[in-house]
Amino acid sequence: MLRGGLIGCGFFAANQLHAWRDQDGAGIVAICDTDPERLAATGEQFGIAARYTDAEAMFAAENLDFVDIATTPPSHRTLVERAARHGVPVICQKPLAATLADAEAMVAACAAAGVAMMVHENFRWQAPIRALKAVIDEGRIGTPFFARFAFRSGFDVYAAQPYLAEGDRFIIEDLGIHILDVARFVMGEAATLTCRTQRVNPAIRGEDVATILLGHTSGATSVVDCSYATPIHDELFPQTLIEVDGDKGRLRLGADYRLTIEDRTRIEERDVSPPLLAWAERPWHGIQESVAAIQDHWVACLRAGQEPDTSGRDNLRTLALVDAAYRSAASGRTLDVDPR
Ligand code: NAD
Ligand code: 89Y
Repeated sequence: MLRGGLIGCGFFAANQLHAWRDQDGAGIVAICDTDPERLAATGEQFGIAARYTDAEAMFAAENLDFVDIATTPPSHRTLVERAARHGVPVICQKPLAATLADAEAMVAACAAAGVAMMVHENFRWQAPIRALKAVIDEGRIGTPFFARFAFRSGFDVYAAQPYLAEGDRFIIEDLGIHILDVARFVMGEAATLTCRTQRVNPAIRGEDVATILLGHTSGATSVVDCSYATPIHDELFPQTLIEVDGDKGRLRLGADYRLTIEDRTRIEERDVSPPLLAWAERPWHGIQESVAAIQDHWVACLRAGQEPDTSGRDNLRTLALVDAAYRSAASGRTLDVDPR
């Protein structure tokens, strides 16, 4: 069994710890948090005795096969570089870093140390999104030429994650990053980007609405639109609604995980709901199941010596879109995206 350490015992880490507990090929043997109370509570909840308030002490004392970093972004670079120095393969939560330069340095540090690196970019691992992608890959709708990726919600994300209300940047960096990654996964790389942002909720600092137009290298166009300021009676959080038009048909991933596949002769509807894992709670269950899926992928890649789909290197392309989105919103211009 692969022995993992987890750093950061906060809100989201509980999902990661639940999913690791279900993993056959790996488990978390040590945890770390600078907050002793959170550390103790998490250690008790998951029955993990090896507890550290200092990551360096954990790396020094434990013989780890990998480390899973679930802290908030300001600590990511230091912790990833520390893992690389200790030769420990590393998973790091999104956003990998606040700047592209930091993210590039982190990817370079892992490459130089010869350690595997994956970003916990889990949205593309959601079962409904993979079901939609599989239909495109089967050729059912021909060549996609347009897509829309919509995440519009009024869900109170600030209750569990109060820091989201405090930063100069919010929705693109926190949530749009996932949706941009899904757009890359479904439609391929982007060559141009235009973005407008708005702050509708006066109680937060950053932008809570972003509308992004992508020109893909394939020639296709897509729209990524995100909002945490939309009052909705039947709240769909955290569902991403997706439309893809191809030259032979079209797809709709609609509310409540209904996938509609349409061509000129027929319409088919499928229920592509994510499974409800034993420890999962609605409405988070789709995200929670994607945590288990990305961990499966990590374990398989680590064993096979393969680069994960959502590797650090891959994630630089998603971060380049985040970076371009903020620059486009500030300048009002359409930007070429660095192909990396
Ligand atoms: P949180 O504030 O609830 O938890 C972070 C924990 O890390 C805290 O307990 C804090 O004490 C600890 N910590 C901070 N710096 C540390 C350090 N240097 N060493 C050890 N411990 C340290 O944050 P959260 O809401 O759980 O978010 C954590 C990360 O997860 C963020 O990057 C966030 O964007 C991400 N996240 C991802 C998803 C997803 O679906 N992928 C969902 C929610 C949050
Ligand atoms: O932090 C965010 C994430 O990664 O998924 C949803 C979220 O919890 C709030 O936007």
